Amino acid sequence: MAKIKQIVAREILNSKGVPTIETTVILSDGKAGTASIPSGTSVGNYEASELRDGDDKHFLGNGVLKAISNIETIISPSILGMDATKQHEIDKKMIELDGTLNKGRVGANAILSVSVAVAKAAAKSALLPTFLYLREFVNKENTTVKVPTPIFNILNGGKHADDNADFQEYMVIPASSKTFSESLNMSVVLYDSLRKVLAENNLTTLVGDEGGFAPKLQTNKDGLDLLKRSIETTSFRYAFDVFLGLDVSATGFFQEGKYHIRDKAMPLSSEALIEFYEELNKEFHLLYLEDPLAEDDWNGWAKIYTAISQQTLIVGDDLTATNPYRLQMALDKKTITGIIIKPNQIGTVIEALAVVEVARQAGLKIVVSHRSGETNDDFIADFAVAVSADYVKFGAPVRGERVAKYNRLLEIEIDIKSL
Ligand code: 2PG
Ligand code: MG
Repeated sequence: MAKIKQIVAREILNSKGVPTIETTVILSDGKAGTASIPSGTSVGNYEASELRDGDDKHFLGNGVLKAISNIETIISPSILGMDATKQHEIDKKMIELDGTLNKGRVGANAILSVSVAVAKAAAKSALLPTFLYLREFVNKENTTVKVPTPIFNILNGGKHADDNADFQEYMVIPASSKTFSESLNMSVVLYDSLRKVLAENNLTTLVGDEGGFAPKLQTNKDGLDLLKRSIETTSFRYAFDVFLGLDVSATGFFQEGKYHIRDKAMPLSSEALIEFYEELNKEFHLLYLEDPLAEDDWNGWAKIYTAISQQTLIVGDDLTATNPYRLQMALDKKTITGIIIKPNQIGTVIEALAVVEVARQAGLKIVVSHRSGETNDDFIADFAVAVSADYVKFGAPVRGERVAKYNRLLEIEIDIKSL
């Protein structure tokens, strides 16, 4: 049995130049695990809370030195000596030490960095890859070890770019019959094709936070047209080999009860926005629609579920925030057929696994997702395989912090062949 011997935390930068925590947990057998924590840009109201210093002289107030000090003075003294394989006990202890509902006292960033680093260290100690080690904590009934279908965000808008579109993410989704390496190849071909289509139309090929292009669009529908055209210039068949999806992130353009999008002169009610999605669906056959309505517009969500969930996956992100209470509300109100899982929305590995389990029992599709402010940590790739996620959403197939996860999936794809 390997015990937690030492915890070392330090401040590093994420892909947006914002500080985050990198934590190393060292065990009594000499094995160690290191984790660094991502941050969202379009952060939902119901997420666990990151602790930031607020000292303007240090990284514009975004420093995480207090959170690091909490690891050293609050978390470390309580979990040193614990058996690293007891992930439930360790995570529970940290939840208790924090004592708040949103982990805002010790900091969800501090807690999650320790939680993930413990899991990685324990995996090393057990001589297992992290995805296999984590499966010990997963209900394996009706699940197989496979690499999930990737969803590639190749056109960025909303808060991930510069007021270029209202919708946040325009995504291409290979058919789930493709292997992961085939899908990754497809994403590179489509990314290249989109670059050419943009250049032909005198649109910029500069990119947004998640590596997708960020052209200035007249309408949100233009984004879908561009993606459709780029698919049509390849050998891949639209809505057969590859599908389109959107993360609308609608809370971002919801003001005073109305949705403000550049496609329409007047702000829209929920019903009118849903009609707009139905129009888009006729033309583009969207496979996937994430956060089509604002995080508190429960009536709107119930209506879109009735209107289009037979054809299109309706996915909660800000709505559910990887939170068991929000997930239960979403199920009770019949609002979603899929759920985004982001460990940093809830703050511990065990709680994220528990949300996956409830969602799966309810028949939801599981989508494990990165954040717009990422690090090179590839833990979520292992996590996604461990929970047999249906999809992963790790951004465009470019930029170090995005391809770190895709490259890890390539490695896992080979590993699982010999299981
Ligand atoms: C989302 C995420 C990741 P952010 O809304 O799904 O793409 O964005 O990390 O900015 O919340
Ligand atoms: Mg989202």
